[in-house]
Amino acid sequence: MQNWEIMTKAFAANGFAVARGFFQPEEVAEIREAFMEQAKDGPVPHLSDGHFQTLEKSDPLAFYPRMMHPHNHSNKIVGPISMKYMLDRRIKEALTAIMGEEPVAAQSMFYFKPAGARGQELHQDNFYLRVSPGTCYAMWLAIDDADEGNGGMKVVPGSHTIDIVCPEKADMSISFTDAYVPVPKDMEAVPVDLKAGDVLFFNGSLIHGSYPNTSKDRFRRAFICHYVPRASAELSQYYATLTFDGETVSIPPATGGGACGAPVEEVSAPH
Ligand SMILES: O=C(O)CCC(=O)C(=O)O
Repeated sequence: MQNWEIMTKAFAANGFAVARGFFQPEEVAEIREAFMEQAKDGPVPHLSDGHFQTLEKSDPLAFYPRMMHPHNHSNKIVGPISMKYMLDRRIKEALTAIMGEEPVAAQSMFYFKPAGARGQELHQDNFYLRVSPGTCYAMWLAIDDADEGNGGMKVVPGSHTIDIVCPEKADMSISFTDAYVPVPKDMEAVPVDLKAGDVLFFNGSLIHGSYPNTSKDRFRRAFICHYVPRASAELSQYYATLTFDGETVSIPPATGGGACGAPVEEVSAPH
């Protein structure tokens, strides 16, 4: 049983909170085994992120690109499992406490991050999801123990209180995405070590990311979902939302050029 009061206070102060042992080992194994089976022959058309197609074969991410929106693939092994966990009642309960309003699901993803894989430089999720007013929320479920040795998550506590920062160019030798949001003055990026089954919840304006998996042989797999308030006035057109009962909810598409004035197509692709 989680203590939502403590978690909600930590979340409000820092922009993130960790729920230890949120999912049981057998639940984590169910997710891990489904995704490993799905990925056994390499990238899956329309499910694996197509941006990775151009990678050299020697790049560990060429065989193990992240999978995007697996919950939409009801005819594949990962589809029903992703839908089940994305819409899990325990997540709804936690997010409702954190957000103080009804959450709806907008995205699911699975990151394999095998040994040697690059990370994803520091960024803010709401740069992409463009929820307004307010922000989006992430549920990051550790499928393996995740720490600095295998490219675990880093967060910048308190950075959820700042506006969306226009990204700079990332060093693509350490990051598979090209956007980088520098750590604001007087703040620092800190590691969040997680055990398999722990969940990191974080605010869509929190600066966060990860660095390469420098281990010899450890995966750093994660099942990641994004949620938005049901009452949001706007959301990027690239995301479709579902209630926790699986009912489609329509949120008007975000308008204008985005926080940084970039063309919508460039900033809103699922990240
Ligand atoms: O898992 C990672 O390495 C980064 C994930 C992330 O930053 C995100 O889902 O927004």
